[in-house]
Amino acid sequence: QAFTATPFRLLVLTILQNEVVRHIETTLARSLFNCDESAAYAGTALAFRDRLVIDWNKTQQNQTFADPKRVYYLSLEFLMGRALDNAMLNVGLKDVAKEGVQDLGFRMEDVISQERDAALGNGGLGRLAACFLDSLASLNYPAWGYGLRYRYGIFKQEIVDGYQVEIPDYWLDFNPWEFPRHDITVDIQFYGNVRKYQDENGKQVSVWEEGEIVQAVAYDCPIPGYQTATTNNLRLWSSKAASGEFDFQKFNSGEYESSVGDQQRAETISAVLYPNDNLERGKELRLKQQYFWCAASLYDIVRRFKKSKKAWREFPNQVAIQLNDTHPTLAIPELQRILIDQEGLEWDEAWSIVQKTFGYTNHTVLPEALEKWSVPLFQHLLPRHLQIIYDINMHFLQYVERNFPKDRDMLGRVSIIEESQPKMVRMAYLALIGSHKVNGVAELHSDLIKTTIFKDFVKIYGPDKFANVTNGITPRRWLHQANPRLSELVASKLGGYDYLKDLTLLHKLEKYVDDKDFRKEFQEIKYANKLRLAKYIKESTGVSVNPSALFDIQVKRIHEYKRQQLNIFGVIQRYLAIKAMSPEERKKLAPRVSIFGGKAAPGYWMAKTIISLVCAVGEVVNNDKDVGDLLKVIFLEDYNVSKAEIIVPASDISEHISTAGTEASGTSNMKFVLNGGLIIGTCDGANIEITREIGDENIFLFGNLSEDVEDLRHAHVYGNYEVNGDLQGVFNAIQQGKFGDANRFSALVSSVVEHGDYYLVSDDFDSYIKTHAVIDEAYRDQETWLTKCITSVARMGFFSSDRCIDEYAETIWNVEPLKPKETN
Ligand code: DL6
Repeated sequence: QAFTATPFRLLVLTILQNEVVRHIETTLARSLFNCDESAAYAGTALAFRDRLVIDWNKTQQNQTFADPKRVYYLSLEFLMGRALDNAMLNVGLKDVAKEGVQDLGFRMEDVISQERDAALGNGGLGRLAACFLDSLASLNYPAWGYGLRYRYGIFKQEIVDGYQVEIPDYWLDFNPWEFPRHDITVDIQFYGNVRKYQDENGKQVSVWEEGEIVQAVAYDCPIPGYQTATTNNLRLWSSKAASGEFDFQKFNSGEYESSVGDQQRAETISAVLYPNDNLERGKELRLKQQYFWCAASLYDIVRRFKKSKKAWREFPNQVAIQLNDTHPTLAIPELQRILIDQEGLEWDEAWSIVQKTFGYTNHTVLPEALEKWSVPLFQHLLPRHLQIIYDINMHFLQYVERNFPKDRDMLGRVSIIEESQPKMVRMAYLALIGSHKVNGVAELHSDLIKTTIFKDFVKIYGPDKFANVTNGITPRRWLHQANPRLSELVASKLGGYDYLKDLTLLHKLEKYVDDKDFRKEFQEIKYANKLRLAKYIKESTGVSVNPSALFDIQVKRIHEYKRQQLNIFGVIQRYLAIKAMSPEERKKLAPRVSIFGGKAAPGYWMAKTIISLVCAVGEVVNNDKDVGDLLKVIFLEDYNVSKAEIIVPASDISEHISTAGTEASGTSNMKFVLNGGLIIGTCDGANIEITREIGDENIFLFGNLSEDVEDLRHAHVYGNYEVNGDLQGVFNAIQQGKFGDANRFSALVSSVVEHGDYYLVSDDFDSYIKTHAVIDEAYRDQETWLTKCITSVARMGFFSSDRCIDEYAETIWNVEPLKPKETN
């Protein structure tokens, strides 16, 4: 309160402004006269960074003194988006800063939008990691994130003539949010061979020798918590040649290119993020990335632990390491290697420490996403780790054999080594065997892993090894930052912003569901958000859309299992239906804007074909005067976190329509509902729990259930199967060339009619179309629609990532918050 008092506020404003100006003039060496938006951004970012750094240092000092059990979140992806807005919110001076930059002649929105997204991730998995970091800090958990500092994040997507083109995203030109720690380096070994001998006490010793060394250099990023001084650390590793020098002799003798070869080879490791979502390709460089990052992170964690001089058995009481999917699984054999080869522990003691330390989160049951690495590649790149994995497997299989003597086939089924040609290391099994808990990310998914991919392991270890932690999102970014007016409206009714720390408080909004003023404002905010998106659509695509139309949005990675093809087939059906409608019928139809966005993996041809079809349909529909505002089809280029912050608050309906049993959770479903949009979805992932929380009258569910998927697939392959009338009409239109050369899209049609329709598009099409008709009808009744939206927002309290992190802390990590020093 004192803060809103003018003199104090003025003082802070002046101080902050001076800091911004000082940074512009001295750090950037720019004069205020030629200060543009990018300099204003840099100055503001640096001023806020200064403040973060103070809390960051204090937090780290506090954690070092108290030496509590810490969480280490190992993720190959952190999809952080922009940092400035978040820093301003968490430091708590956003309003003052806004005024400050206004005085300098800028609008805060423009300043914020100068920042490049930190796009070190593909989609849901990486964004979840970012939400978790925000919650860990906000809840005062002593936690570090460990990842890779890719020079190139996820590519920038351009659409050229209706096709996706990938442009490298070099994002490090100016990144004030990272601090290089040139003094924190780790030498990482690859290749070489293993020498075994007996030491003087007759103990078998293994030495991993020769090979190649690459250096890992730490880059640290402060992660501020909301309304707390706790500022955690995200440590990203960058690779460089161990010698740090190039070969001068080669250079002198004219071999310019090969003189820098070592350096370039080393730097390649952290050069680029693999752009595959839910798809593994088995490339050597990817395995190198994984080991490089796991080894550097573990070295760091072990070094920190050793400072405390505690006995090794204390390690799991001090350290909880969470594996974000199987990408960091190498950390398991690496810790075992450190303990037995370097620290001299016996196998069993070491293995017990390892198992107690790790937890593994599974994020997918899709077969193409389950990581397997060829044994010969492993042997070549990480010979000692392969031996350790074989030993882990031997101990495990002996245990299985003892306990299941009658089930001989089980050994082959659960072995870490798949007896294929070549043999493969099954990373999910290694992650599971080396962890004390395995969790799925939504209830259905956590059940499915127990009945499908890990069925045998439930028998072996019992059900208690498995848990569910339903995903969540941070309300700070996904409500307050993305939708400031809605956040303010909520705060005005709940008596402040406490709900951003305890999202369950949202339930109190339900009592305003009939409040006329509240309803009016809620509706106005949605409209303003739609206007903002309409403006962005116009700027980026040239297409004008009617902000009063129903905005129907599907933004996420493009993947057959997510079924953007079902959506675009539905749009075509709508188009054909409109064309056939009488003027009276047209009058009754609510105008629609179908909005798509998302990247396809560069090598995923079907996904790219889906994008092309969306663009081609847009081309035809948007230029069809006969259709006018009744339907528009938009593909938004280069979907990323900062664009999501504009898109999500503007939806009336969003689409979460994966084939049942394929989407582990989904998190954008949560973001859309929290922002006052309704969803159409299948009974999949977190849609099920969203339905339970908000009520089935507030969601549009359709389609087959996961328990029927197998039989339906079987029927496609072995039965007589016919595509029904409406879908056939859509295919006819495509094949007649209504959207350009039919050959371009024939694979999408034939995957349904000829190749078994693995994603069950034809089975769900009817109910999808019918459900959209129900949506049309529901949208005509704006009052009831609004009631659904408000009620849903009020019931979304469960989906905060704070709730998730508390669950992980209690049931998996066994860690406690550590209050910042001042408030101890
Ligand atoms: O758990 C985060 C996110 C889920 O919301 C998505 O449903 C799921 O598809 C995604 N999984 C992956 C798996 N990738 N790998 N490896 O990205 O995780």
